[in-house]
Amino acid sequence: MIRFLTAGESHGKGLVGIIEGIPAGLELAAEYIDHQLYRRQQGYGRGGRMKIESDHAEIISGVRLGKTIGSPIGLLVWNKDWENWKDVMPIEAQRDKGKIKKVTLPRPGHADLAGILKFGFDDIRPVIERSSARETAMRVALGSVARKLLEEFGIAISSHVIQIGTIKLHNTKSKIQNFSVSEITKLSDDSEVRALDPEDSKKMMDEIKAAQKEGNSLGGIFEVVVDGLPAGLGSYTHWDKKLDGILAQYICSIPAIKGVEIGDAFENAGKFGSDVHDEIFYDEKKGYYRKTNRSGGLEGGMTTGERLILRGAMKPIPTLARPLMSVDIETKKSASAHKERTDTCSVPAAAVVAEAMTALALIDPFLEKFGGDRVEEIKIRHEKEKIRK
Ligand code: EPS
Repeated sequence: MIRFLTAGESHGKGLVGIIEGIPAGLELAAEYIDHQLYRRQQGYGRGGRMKIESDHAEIISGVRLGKTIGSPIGLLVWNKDWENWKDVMPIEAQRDKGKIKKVTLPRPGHADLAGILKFGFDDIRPVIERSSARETAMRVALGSVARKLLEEFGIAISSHVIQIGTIKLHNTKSKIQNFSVSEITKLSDDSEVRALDPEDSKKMMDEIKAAQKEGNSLGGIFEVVVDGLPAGLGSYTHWDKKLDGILAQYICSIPAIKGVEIGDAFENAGKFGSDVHDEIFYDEKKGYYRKTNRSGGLEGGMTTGERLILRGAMKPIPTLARPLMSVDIETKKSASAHKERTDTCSVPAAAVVAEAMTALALIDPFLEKFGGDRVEEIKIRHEKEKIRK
């Protein structure tokens, strides 16, 4: 029902995005999108690029008089850095072809080597440009549109960082459980590493500082939480409708994310069933409810109506100031990998990207259940569903 596409290179003119299938009548302003873009640019350990850019989304179609009109929504985010890269990333064929220096030393862990082998390039630059996490700025912009629609129906998304390098959030799960999504947003937006605890934030920042000093990089784990989801989004009826699988794909498609966990998946794997499954209760007012949420809000590939909890494991960024060994693709001789301006750690930014990807993953099953051409008619269906307990 929803389709979206991004285009754009890291140091090209800009990023382009289209999202199609958003119903008419949704209030949408560039400022709303820009706030999410701002959140993605934050985080201790980012590199010099974030000082150059102050990402802004230009809405170029699909919105009239502040509301969506049902047509595809087109967005543009210009790269300010393009000015400095015009000679390296020209669109037009150049007369002096020998002028541009080729990149020939693939970075272990990045898309470089497999990318040139795939497309047959003798220069790694095109691979670096499109595989860069810069593209996630447009995902956040498009995800903001999905997020705005979900918010109309009381669905709220947030994220926080639970590990950077060796430093783990010391807050217990039961404590986090008691924070509302807006409290999580407030606390994590206030922290330079999106950690809920100021002491942990400091330790994480120290760890990043130490890595930076050594020309190294760090990964970590973030958690995305979603409240307000009705039960029954997604489906058990077919493999590609299972929401666990859809979410895992969306989160794993974020650069450097190598693992996804739903609820306490890895911890649960080592326990008895009786200690894992969330018992079912009923209350006249609340309807069905659970006292625990070890499933992460998903059973049988469908939302249970409890909080959705998912985590993403991010590997350390592969571009290193002190590079690992590699092989020159021209000479086939051993040499240090290519160095490029980079971040030391971007787990906090990845968490914001994961919020956007979660919104984009949820919007389809949401519209499948309550769908319609305009927001008002979806509201009628959504309201009816709330009564059915
Ligand atoms: C990024 C922009 C990039 C990097 C980073 C993420 O900008 P530049 O390459 O000009 O410094 O800072 O990308 C990577 C670390 C990567 O490995 O791709 C951004 O906008 O998020």
